[in-house]
Amino acid sequence: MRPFLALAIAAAAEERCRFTIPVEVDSNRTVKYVLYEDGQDAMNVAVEFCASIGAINEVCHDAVGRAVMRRAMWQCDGRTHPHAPRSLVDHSTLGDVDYAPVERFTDIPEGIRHLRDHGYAVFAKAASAAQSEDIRTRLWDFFEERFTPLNRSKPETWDLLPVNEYGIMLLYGVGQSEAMWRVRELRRVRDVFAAAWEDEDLICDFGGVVAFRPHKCTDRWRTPERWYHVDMNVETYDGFESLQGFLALTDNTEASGGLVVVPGSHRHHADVSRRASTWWGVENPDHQFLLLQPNDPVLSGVRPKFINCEEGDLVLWDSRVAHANTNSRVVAPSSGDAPPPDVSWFGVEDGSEASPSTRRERAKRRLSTLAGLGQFSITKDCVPQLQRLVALVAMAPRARLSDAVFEQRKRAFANDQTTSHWPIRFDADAPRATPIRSASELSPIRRWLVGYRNEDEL
Ligand SMILES: O=C(O)CCC(=O)C(=O)O
Repeated sequence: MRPFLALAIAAAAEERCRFTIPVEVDSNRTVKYVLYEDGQDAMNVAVEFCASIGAINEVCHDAVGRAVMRRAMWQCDGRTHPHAPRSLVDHSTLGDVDYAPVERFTDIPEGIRHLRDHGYAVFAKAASAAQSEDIRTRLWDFFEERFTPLNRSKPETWDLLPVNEYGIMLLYGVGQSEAMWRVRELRRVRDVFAAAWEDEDLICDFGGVVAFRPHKCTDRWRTPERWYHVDMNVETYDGFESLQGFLALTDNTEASGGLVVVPGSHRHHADVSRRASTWWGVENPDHQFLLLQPNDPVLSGVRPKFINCEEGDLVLWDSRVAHANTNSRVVAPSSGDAPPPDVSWFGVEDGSEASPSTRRERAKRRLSTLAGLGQFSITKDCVPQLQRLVALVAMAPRARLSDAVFEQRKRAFANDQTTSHWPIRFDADAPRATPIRSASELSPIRRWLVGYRNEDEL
């Protein structure tokens, strides 16, 4: 082939929309990647993939085929291709965010007062530099082992890090990784939660991480912004019932992106929760994740606050507070002009006409798991450093744990399960078919945090 022709074909290939979707293919949580390229038939891709893992059946074809179609719809459709993720980055829809520094409390009671008044607080230095470095290293150990050939020094492999669209990972056994257990053991983390609950007898969540890959290396690693939500449904819980948090493993700044909260919105939770349920047609009162309608009144009037914090800080927020995360406000020089924001999926343009099920369908498209595109290039000067990394952590009084949930928690460590932020509920991923550990391997403090109070319960 003549050289210029080869170049032309390479350039055309570069423009094609390609992506990978991670799939756990067995009960040992082995991850394989479905590879899709624009123009392929999603069902054929699914059939081939299922054959390659020995699952020649309708269930596999249907699940993989639908995941590919969903992802292709938003990743590769004509309107947003080839920079679909960028089109979701629109700060005007996030509101006029206040980026001024946030108070970082060293005094725990003062911080708790702030938490009660404003719905969030930052507690300085819950981990030392050495502790956060240790946790970061162990997280990378976990990522590299789980997602081979992912390599911490080679950002060209970072598409294999299967965080979801918002940068969140709540699967793959991360919640039982050594790194996450080290976060829960930190003395100051436990002290802050104890002060917040006015109860020292605590249990922990088995949550995961939020990781933002450097958007300067490629636009496709930008995460979207406008997903204000609350993590508690007033039909099941009312009042101060749930606390969420993270330990920052990198500084969270305007350049890295981070958490945004609507201060004081926890006081309006009952109304916000009901409005969100109606908007989305949520019928299950036990559904705890509620995305706010785009023009919810709670989003006007108060300036949303970006939570600046330093590596090692512990950030807590009340699950009733409207919050989201946002990517870097700094646009990489190589990005050029972003295409106009795509606001229609949320139902802004036709919000009044869209039915709850249409809204849900659109939102699901955006919520489908993203691993990245795998086949695209990244910039040559890409620095192998995560833009943002935080370890999610939550604790609640042991007294609120039911026997039924405790029974499930007892098996979560052995079964390698990750949960939501709720220690008193068991919102978890599927267990492994065969346990890979035994609860007897847990240290005394970890046993305590699971909920064991007597040795004979093991
Ligand atoms: O990335 C974050 O800081 C927040 C994630 C979030 O919104 C959540 O866990 O509910």
